[in-house]
Amino acid sequence: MHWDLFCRVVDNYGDIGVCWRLAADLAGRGDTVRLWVDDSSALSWMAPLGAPGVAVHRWPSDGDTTVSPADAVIEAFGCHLPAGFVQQMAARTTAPVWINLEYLSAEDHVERSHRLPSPQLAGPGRGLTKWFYYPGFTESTGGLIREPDLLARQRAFDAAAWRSAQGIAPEDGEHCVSLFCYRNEALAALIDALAAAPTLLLVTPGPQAQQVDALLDQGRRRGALRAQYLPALTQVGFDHLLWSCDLNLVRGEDSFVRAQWAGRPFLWQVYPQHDGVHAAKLAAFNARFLAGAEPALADGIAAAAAVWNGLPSTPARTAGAPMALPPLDAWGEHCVAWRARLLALPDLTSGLRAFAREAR
Ligand code: TRH
Repeated sequence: MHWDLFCRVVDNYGDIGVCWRLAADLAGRGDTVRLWVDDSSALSWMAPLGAPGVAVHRWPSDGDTTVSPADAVIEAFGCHLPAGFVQQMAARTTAPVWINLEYLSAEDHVERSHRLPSPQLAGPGRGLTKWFYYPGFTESTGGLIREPDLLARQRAFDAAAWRSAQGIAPEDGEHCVSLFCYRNEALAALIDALAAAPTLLLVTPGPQAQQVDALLDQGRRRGALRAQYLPALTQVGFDHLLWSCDLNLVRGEDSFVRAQWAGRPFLWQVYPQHDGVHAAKLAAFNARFLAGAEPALADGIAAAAAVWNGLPSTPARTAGAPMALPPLDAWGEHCVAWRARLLALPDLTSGLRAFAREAR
């Protein structure tokens, strides 16, 4: 099958990160993908070698009617397709399947909205149907991107060899912790919690690196914690970082999913939004993720997540409280059990391919 996948980079790296991963996974299964993106610059470090079957194109102008649409068109995150392209979609004898791929959320409304049709009654796409397609964590959603060889690659992965190849040398007894976050007022609380035990904090590039630097001494240390600053890794390298650490601090959407596939303890900083929308996203995820966890562990993870997201966790605790981290071994066991639940779900790419074939 041939796909046109449209991506507009809003900010940060998740829009292009998710779209690239999806494009590469579709192509990895034998399809061809044209990835239309307005700013592909992040691909230079995220995926410098590209992927067979994926062609990256600059976003066509609204007036451009020279492109003949593929069998299936994905409009990622409601990015609004160029008018000329939509006009060409409507002109095709067999209309392409038009899928609006939404942002990931664990909220209940996702299951109600997943696979809903939206007939286009006006504009260049008049007569076409756009389908809403939601990733998610349950059978009644589109699931999560999971490459077919992911588990085999994880099993074959040698963390110690990878770390040493990256110049990452944890000393005896040091926990490795990866840090990928937005600007975060709870960073001092996190570092204080981590500094109680020997910790090597692996800091990814971005504003978080400056924030960490301001919190450490000249030797980039604080208590038993020391920091090492990483270069931007490829998406595959970033997976390897997550698989090599004892705790992963992730953010947004794609790294959040990849931390769940890593099966290691993680804390998620939700993409900050106004009026506390992110609080609802965190609560909805925790409700699913922590269901069935031993109560003290569930409370510990929820409290740490609340502090990390600057939210009041329970009436007793307010935002800005010190952070207490649950025991890593019990936390890790729960994350492995959660991953097993996710592995039982169909993956997003398989579902999209089946849907596109059915809906034609
Ligand atoms: O960069 P993000 O904050 O992206 C965000 C979210 O996607 C959010 O949902 C969206 O609304 C907003 O963008 C516009 O976090 P995310 O989603 O984890 O994307 C980061 C990508 O960068 C992910 O694909 C992993 C990749 N990455 C690397 O490949 N190498 C690296 O070294 C690092 C740090 C990240």
